[in-house]
Amino acid sequence: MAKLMLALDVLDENKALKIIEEVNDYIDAVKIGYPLVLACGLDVIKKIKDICDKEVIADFKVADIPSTNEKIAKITLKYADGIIVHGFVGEDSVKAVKDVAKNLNKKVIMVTEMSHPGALKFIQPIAEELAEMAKKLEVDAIVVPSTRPQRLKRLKNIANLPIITPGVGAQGGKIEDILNELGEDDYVIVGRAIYQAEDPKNAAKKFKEQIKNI
Ligand code: FNU
Repeated sequence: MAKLMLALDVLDENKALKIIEEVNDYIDAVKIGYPLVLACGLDVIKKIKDICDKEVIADFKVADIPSTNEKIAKITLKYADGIIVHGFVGEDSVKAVKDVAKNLNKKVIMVTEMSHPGALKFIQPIAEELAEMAKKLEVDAIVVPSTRPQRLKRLKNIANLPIITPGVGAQGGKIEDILNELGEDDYVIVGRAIYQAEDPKNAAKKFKEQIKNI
């Protein structure tokens, strides 16, 4: 069974922690990003983990030169269990993060193709090369779009690595369209369709049940 990762892009700490409490039984991991961390600080990761004791991934899409990437990774991975990096900046930049993560026994997840329409112009044309690079660098997982199931399949096949896949729910992706591609090491990311739902707990339960039906 694949896993469910909540994208917790809310701007208020109390709200964030309340949602975690509500959906705790149905999620396997939490993804936080700039919205929550810029609003509340990195300490929010500790508070989330105190409530749910689940893996927290920092979606910072790190995309700088190696020495800056290294600094960002060192601070972030004091708190988070994994960090998302961009691959287009090159092997050396990704490797700098990987070296930090390896020392701390944490995860590095690399973006290949993004899920939004704008990704078609610049990122999609290089996404297959990025998937090859992810394989070569032996990162822990890649980000692939559930808004484009065929691309998800293609990139997963190339990298032969676990995937984490955003786009289900608010971006129009459907779990039933990607179910066949998902394995037990893969994560489906859902944000707004859970945290903006009238009943986040019930929404999370429904996504979890859909994933179970593989
Ligand atoms: P929801 N996200 C994404 N597409 O949506 N990290 C990508 O290609 C990517 C991401 C993140 O749409 C996005 O920032 F690389 O509300 C958000 O945190 O379900 C989450 O995935 C999707 O949230």
